Amino acid sequence: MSISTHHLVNKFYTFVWILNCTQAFDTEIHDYMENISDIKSLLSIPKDIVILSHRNPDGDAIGSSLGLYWFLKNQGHKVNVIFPSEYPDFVAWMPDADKITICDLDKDFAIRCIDNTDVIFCLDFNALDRVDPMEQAISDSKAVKIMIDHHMYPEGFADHMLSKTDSSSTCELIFDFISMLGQSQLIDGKIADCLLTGIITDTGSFKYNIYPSTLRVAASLLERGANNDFIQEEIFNSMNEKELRLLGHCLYNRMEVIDELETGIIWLTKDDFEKFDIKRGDTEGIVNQILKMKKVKIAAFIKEQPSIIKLSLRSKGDFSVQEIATKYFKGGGHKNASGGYFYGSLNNCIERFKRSVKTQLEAEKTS
Ligand SMILES: [Mn+2]
Repeated sequence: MSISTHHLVNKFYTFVWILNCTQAFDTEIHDYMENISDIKSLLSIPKDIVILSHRNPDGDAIGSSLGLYWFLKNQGHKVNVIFPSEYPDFVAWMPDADKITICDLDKDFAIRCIDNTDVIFCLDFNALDRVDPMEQAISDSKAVKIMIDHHMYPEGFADHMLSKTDSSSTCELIFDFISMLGQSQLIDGKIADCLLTGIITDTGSFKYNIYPSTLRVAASLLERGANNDFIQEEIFNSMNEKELRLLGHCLYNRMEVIDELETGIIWLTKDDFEKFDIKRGDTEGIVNQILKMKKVKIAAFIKEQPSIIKLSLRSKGDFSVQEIATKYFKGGGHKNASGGYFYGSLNNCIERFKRSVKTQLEAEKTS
């Protein structure tokens, strides 16, 4: 094969690979960064870099942010990690977690960082409303924007995208990204700990969302010194007494199981929030408890907040809670894990959820 034909075939292959991702939305899905060499040369001299992740950052948000932060910082870049809101306690052990800027607490500094930076990484989110109130500053910024994410339907605000839905986590994609740069040898134990954390939390400790690539990346991270025992302990055995008692309350007093819909619902009222002194992160993972029942395939955790009702939805198998979240609760997410919100009374929200599940189950039967 001549060099030029070979080149053409390669190009064609890349093209197919990108289009192969089945979605035909306003922005293409990119699971390979075509301009990786541009990014590599951009990062070859020290830059001022901002790493952003989404509101209510989870293990994957903070793991991917700090993993990339250490990778870039070790190469002499000046890096600021910014989250819209605070992260949960179970990730506070992560190296330099205390240096993260929380926009809700220090908006001026956050906006100033965004205004003056050369490069913005957007991790574990793909729509700018997830980083409210920094939306405008990011849109206005002249910085090079690089999005790395595994959620569906990315908006087209970034200059470069690594967007892959068949990936366990953004942490897995950060590993891919560093490998694409040809620098995986620079992943040390500290970076490996950060990245393994997000893989563990986004897969429920290797229970779901697993792809062959996930286990390969996890194995590589262990080889590079990630401390799995320590991370698992920090994440899963770090509950305080209040949280465990709250879980008891949810299971005993606030759970409804609807056998014919194979659905379980747990709700918390505004009063519960006061009585149990519930803080951000205290209700993390409660929704997953519902799925521990064999007969339940669909789970909802519904929280009554001062002016809004929030839903976390989970499912097993083919039932898409993402569809429920999008159609009925102005939300989104993944097929088996989604979230949304509702304006109105708690009762109306619960009824709307039940009706939406019923409708979708009936539609599935007839299709
Ligand atoms: Mn994630």
